[in-house]
Amino acid sequence: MAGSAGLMSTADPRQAWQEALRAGLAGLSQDPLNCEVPPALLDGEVTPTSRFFRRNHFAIPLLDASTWRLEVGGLVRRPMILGLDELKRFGPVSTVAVLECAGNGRSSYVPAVQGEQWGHGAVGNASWTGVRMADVLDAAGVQRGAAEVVFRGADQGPVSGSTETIAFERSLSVADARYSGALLAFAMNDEPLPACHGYPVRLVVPGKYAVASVKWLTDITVTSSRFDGFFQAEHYVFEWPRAGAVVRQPVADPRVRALITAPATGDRLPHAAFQIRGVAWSGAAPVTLVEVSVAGSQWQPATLVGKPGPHGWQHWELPVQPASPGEVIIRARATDGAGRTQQTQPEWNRLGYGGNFIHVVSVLLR
Ligand SMILES: Nc1nc2c(c(=O)[nH]1)N[C@H]1C(S)=C(S)[C@@H](COP(=O)(O)O)O[C@H]1N2
Ligand SMILES: [Mo]
Repeated sequence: MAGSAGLMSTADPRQAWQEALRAGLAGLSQDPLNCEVPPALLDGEVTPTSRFFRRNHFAIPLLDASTWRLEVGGLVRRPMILGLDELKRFGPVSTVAVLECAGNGRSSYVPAVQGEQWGHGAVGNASWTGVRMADVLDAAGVQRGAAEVVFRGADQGPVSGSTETIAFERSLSVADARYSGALLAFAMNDEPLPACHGYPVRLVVPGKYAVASVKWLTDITVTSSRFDGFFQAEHYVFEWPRAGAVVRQPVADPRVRALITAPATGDRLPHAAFQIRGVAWSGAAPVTLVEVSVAGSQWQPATLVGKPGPHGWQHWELPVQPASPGEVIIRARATDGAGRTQQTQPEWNRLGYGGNFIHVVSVLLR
């Protein structure tokens, strides 16, 4: 089964890299393109597309929207092949949702783990416009015995431990595909998706680590079996060494986490009152508490600002009056409605996922 990606050409890696660096992103690797955002650039409402982190396993496909097709098949009563205009007829909806890479924070694990060495910035909060995955499944008519829905992207290449070329594929349970609020998105912040974020159509799965949100989507296949592709069963799996055995569990919902967006490490501020601001999110439940510690003081609750939608992140702020000048260390941690909070040391795991380390910023007051 293969939906049509048209003739596959790929983006010029140097150009895509330079564009990201010009926007202020920090580059991790040029080819494939991986870059993250310094948290200070996340200060504000929704994350501008130019500052949205980029995480790619392969070269970025350049697809032609006029020849692009989405094939919906497998265990469905009415298989479909949809062009972009046909897809849009399902009726667009918009939702603001956080996407965070499961590897965000990886560089803080001790001992070090292999993989992209993300700091804190493999995350963004954008407005996504697309059609509901649930509506497409209803139109296709999911048959009895269906268990999972497999999503395939147009990108492909070799992966570690194999010489084969594989496509980027991920699955969701039928229930998650239907009820998570998943969208087949064609716009990001009210503009068509840029190539690096999945043009012309990507999946966006709110409340799951961003690996679920397959870019350059070409195929949706309903299956009765459990999907065990590389990006499902070999990577994006926690492997915790516990009591002499290895406990494995696929990554799922983003762990609760706060970022300080202002001030930024290295800022020099007058020795006077100032505002600390930031964002916080969790895949499990809304953020209910953000606490800040300044210069080693006790944790103080910040004010939660505004009320985000169900999948957007929560802004917060706290005015502080620092006691003495000099270097001041600021920490922030979040807690969600499921009672989860940030640990000083998230549990080490072989591939370095779920690293919701507490964000620390250091400023100079004079
Ligand atoms: N087709 C495809 N989809 C993909 C990926 C990819 O490499 N190929 N990377 C995934 C991962 S691991 C992440 S974190 C997000 C990154 O999305 P972004 O680059 O739009 O920020 O896309 C996901 N979807
Ligand atoms: Mo990711």
